[in-house]
Amino acid sequence: MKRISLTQYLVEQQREHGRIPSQLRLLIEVVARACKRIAISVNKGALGDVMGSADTENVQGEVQKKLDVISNEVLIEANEWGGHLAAMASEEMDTIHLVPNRYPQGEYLLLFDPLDGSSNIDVNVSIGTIFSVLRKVGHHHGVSEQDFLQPGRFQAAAGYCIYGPQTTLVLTVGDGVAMFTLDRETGSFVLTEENVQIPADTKEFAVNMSNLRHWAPPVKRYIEECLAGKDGPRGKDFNMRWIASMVADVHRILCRGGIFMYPWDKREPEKAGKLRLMYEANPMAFLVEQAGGMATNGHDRIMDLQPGKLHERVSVILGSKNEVQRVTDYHRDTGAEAASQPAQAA
Ligand code: P6P
Repeated sequence: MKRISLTQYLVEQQREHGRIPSQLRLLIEVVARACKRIAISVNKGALGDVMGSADTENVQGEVQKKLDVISNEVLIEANEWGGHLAAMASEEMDTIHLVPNRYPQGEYLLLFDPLDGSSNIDVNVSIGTIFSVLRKVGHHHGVSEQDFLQPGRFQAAAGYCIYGPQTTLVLTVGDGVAMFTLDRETGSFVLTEENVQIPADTKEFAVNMSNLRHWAPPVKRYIEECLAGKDGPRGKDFNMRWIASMVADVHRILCRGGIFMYPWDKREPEKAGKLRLMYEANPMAFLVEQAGGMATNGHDRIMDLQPGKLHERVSVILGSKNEVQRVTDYHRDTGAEAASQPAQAA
């Protein structure tokens, strides 16, 4: 594989495959440049005034870290002027952010979690920026939140940048998954993997085990079978990883397989899950499917879900196809059992 820059990769994809219109190429390059800026702040750590809490809350009611706010501002400022965007949406902002009238408007909508896994910032564990690109549909003037509420299968592009031992940008435009490692000497993202493939089977699961007692039966069944090991129904031993940083857990799965679950649980039964559909689950689902994996909410393909709200949450089960299919089948079997139960006496 030729070690080419992100720019050359995008130009070749545009020239040979016609998959990346120039506005989308500009958008991806601007996001990549913003991620380089974020990496500089993240890597400063305690040497810069970037650690700890910002003493503010986001729309989710979560206390923001200073780097959450910094990363959000970097992405907003980098993308406002280019003319490629109509508007942006972020985990850190209540409402959508329109491109100021002084700049030209484009056809794309950019959504992002500017710094996912921020609970890991202060303890030097990998974190990342997740982004999703949609097209503004229709020829109406102006943009509203409604324009963003499209199922994930309509994404034009998706990716993340992981700030770990390496700073790596992982990208799909619907033609497979490519990985670009930041060369700090030249300041360029360099192609280091393409046509990424997730093995269909795995022996590694990623879930926060402390929530076991709160899970629905199908999830409990799946994990208990994994824990039973080679003497149990799965006939093989499993390993567990949980970094509590979705970008890092998904990156591992793209690199060597595995299943990641943040399922619905009964702690807050009115919530579909913890993770957000529009700027966490959908972009990760696009990447995972493009790498031959699978992503469901236990019942349906994540990328087929019709969003009702910008910040809505979803149950996430993604990774090695055969494992995700098994968990999804367990949900269906439970549903079938439930359906066959006589209606509870009134
Ligand atoms: P828990 C990080 O805050 C995050 O949104 C994901 O990156 C991660 O997978 C999950 O939450 C971790 O949640 O409940 O295990 O701390």
